[in-house]
Amino acid sequence: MEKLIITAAICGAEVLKEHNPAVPYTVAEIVREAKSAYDAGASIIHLHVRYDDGTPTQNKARFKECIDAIKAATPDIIIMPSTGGAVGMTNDERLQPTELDIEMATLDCGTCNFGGDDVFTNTENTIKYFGQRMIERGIKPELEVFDKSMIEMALRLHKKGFINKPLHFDFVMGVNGGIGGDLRDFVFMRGSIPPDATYTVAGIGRYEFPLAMASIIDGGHVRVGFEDNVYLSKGTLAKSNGELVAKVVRMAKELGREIASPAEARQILGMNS
Ligand code: KMH
Ligand code: ZN
Repeated sequence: MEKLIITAAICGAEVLKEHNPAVPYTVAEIVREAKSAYDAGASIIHLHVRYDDGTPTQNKARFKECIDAIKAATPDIIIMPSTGGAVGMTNDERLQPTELDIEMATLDCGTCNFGGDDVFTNTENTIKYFGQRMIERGIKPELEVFDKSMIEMALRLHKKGFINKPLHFDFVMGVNGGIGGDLRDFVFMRGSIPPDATYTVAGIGRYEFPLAMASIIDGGHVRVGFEDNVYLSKGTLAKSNGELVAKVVRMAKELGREIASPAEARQILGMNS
């Protein structure tokens, strides 16, 4: 089986220090969390950034500051900025990190309710616009799918030339407004992508580790991090993103799955050509 790529979603746009005091806001805190995840075995950092007061931003200069600082601490890691940003941001606001020299970025493949009353809007034209930008800039998209319909959207836009192969999906499962995070949901999603596509799984909240286990067994990849879950186990807050990554590494070792380095992750995802 292929080595396991672990992505650390270290920051997110919604989670706050009130949920876990280790959630990073400042550049120094973001670097600390990226380094803890890398040291534990993560090869990709999914990056959102904040202003020092915790406000989420897609500001290009703030992204550059964070990316440069992460690269100084962990030179070979893959940094995958968000183009989802936070609910309510405009398309061009969200796309700012794609103006930087980046290898990967998220590409959200549909509209859904996003907890409570929020709607995370990604119309077909938005997805085409983002996909086209990533093709022009040579950025590999990670296709964020919050429901099965979004897989179909991604495949349709691939056929129309807005998303290039090799396709790499992220099943984000358990968002209030998206697909659930039970095993049958995972089997449904996993069975809905083409055989030559790769995937990772981001289980939200209590779904994080059960879905990580399912993906490790199935040959998929895993995303963990404060963006998705702040607990190491029921009632125990994780002290760092590194603790969450280390738990996945332990699970993988028990199941005989080796961990991919950043160079190996680039190869698995077809980013070397
Ligand atoms: N913050 C969410 C509304 C992404 O990074 O591309 C969107 C999100 C997805 O986190
Ligand atoms: Zn994100």
